[in-house]
Parts: sequence; structure tokens; C-alpha cells
Amino acid sequence: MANVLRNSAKFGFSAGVLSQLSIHSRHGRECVSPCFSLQQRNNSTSPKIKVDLDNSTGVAVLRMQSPPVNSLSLDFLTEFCINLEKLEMDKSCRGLIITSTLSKVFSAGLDIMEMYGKSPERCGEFWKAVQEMWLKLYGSNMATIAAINGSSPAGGCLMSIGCDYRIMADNPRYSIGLNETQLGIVAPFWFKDTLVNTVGNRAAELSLELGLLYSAPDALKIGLVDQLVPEDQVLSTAQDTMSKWLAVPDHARQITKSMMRKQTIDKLLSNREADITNFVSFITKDSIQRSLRMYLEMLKSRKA
Ligand code: CO8
Repeated sequence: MANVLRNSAKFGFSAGVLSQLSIHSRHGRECVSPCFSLQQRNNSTSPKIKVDLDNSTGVAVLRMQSPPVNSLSLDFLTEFCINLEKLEMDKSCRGLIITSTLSKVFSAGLDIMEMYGKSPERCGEFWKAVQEMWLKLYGSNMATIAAINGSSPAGGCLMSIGCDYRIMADNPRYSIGLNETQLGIVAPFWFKDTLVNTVGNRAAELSLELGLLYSAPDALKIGLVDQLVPEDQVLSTAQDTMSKWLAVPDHARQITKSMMRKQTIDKLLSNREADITNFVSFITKDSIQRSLRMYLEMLKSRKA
């Protein structure tokens, strides 16, 4: 986190981003259950995200590089938002491709350890960062493409559908979807709205109620992704596709994007605090904590 702060100062980020994503070390007590104390895996200070901006094309590639599964922890989200804001403010950057450096995984979604055994204050702070990630991505002025080179459940799927276009590796072992109900938790209205905007009401209803994870071919069938390509061509196809998006005049594309997405974004903006309160009171319930614990145990036991 110290790195994030140092970088943010170096890049001159607005105090707004940092105060919105207020730093978790300011907060106190965390209440990890003594009988189940999984350690968070990637707590190193090495960057979880690497950004390369090609000034000749105006396209940035943002690589998520947080092993083992690019889970979206508070640190990860903070770094992600700072990088996004930096690119957004850089006039030379018109397009953004998001991908993963990990084999088999795009992103495992929200870091479950951020929701398990944590204090209400910390949960609220985490949720604010999740909101911020989505607001920045869904409302970005850049053309955005998710180059999905591995599985992308839950928050990973949210990040993907927050982009303008999705290209996924044609590998039936990779899955994508909003599987929250399978964890005993409920995707909030703005996850739901983003999914509805992507696949339509009926597919979203089935998908959310059953917590479905779709294989890459099935995701293409329902329109959850736009294109499947061989695994080694995901990034190059994203780059080719981006040039088509950037052939459209920026102002026309941006105004159209805003017209399509503004209502959905405004709904969260005007309910942000209530959404945080709902999340905190839901996630800290004993029954929900038990569900999360069982899910974590299931993830571990799959390996055994
Ligand atoms: N958070 C934290 N740790 C995780 C997560 C995660 N989301 N996913 C996996 N891990 C851990 C595993 O427990 C394992 O830890 P360890 O090595 O200590 O045993 C390690 O990462 C590697 O995991 P796998 O062995 O399972 O890795 P694979 O490459 O075999 O599989 C997958 C990768 C497919 C990504 C698989 O790990 C997986 O399915 N993970 C769970 C994904 C998931 O269900 N995420 C849901 C998160 S919830 C969310 O994003 C939205 C919540 C909205 C909240 C609304 C409430 C109101």
C-alpha cells in the first residue's frame, strides 16, 4: 500500500481517488475467526498491475499480475483504480485492453478473504473500492476491451462486462459468470443491471438465480462474451479489434456510450451509501459468514 501511495503522489492523482478508496490501515480491528485463519496470499508490495501504454497507437494494455488468482482485494482495487484514473487523464490514451498474466485465470473475482471475518468498517471500505472500480470502468471514456485469457467468475465477470467488448480464449475449461448465489451471497443491483445490459433480462435472470458459470462456448451463445479465439491469439485479436473501435471518432463513441450507460451508473451514484450499508449488514451476518466459510473450505478441499 505504501507503494500505491508513493506512486499516486508521483503520478499526481487527485486526492479524491485516494480519499474515496481510503486506505485500510487507518482502520482498526479485524475479526478473523480464530478457528479459520486463512492467510491472504498476495500481500506483497510488488505491483499487482502492470500498464503499458503504446503512444503510437494510443492503446494501453493493463495486465493483472496478482497470483494465485488475481483476486480483487482492497489493495488490488486501489491500484487498479489509480491506474485507470491515470490513463483516463492521459489525453494520448484512447483505448484500454485488460488481461491477465496468469495462466488459466483472468480474475477469480472479489477476494473472499476481504469479506470473511472482517470488521464492518473494513467491509465498508472494501465495498466502496469495488463500487469505484466499476464506476470508473463502466463509465470510462476510453474504448475498453477485456481480453479474457482464463476463468472469470463473479467480480472477474463484472470487470469483463464493465468493458465495451469481450474476447475470450476458446477453451471449454474456462468459465465466466456471476455465480454469487452459489456462495450464498447476492449480486447487488448494479451487478445485475450490468448483466441485463449485456445479455438481456431473461438470460440474466437464469444466470443470476442459478449462479451459473458458463464455459467459454456457452458464454458466447448467450452473448456474455462477444468473440472466442484460440488462447494464444486473445491479446493480438484484442489489439486488432481495438483499432476498429478507435476508427470511430472519440466524441461520437463517448457520447453514445454515456447515453447507453448513464442511467445505470447514476442509479449507483445516487444510492452509493445505502448500497454500502446493505453490503456491510448482509456480509457480516453470521449465516452469510458461515456460507463464505463453507465455500472457502470447498475451494481448499477441491485441491486435496
Ligand atoms: N478469493 C480469495 N481466494 C481465492 C479466490 C477468491 N475469489 N479464488 C481462489 N482463491 C484461492 C484458493 O482458495 C486457493 O488458495 P490456496 O492455494 O491457499 O488453497 C488459490 O486461490 C488457488 O485457487 P484454485 O486452486 O481454486 O485455482 P484454480 O486455478 O484451480 O482455479 C478459479 C481458479 C477457477 C478462479 C477458482 O479458484 C475459483 O473458482 N475461485 C472462486 C471464484 C469465486 O467464486 N469468486 C467469487 C468471489 S465473490 C465476488 O466476486 C462477488 C461478490 C459480490 C458480493 C455481494 C454481496 C452482497
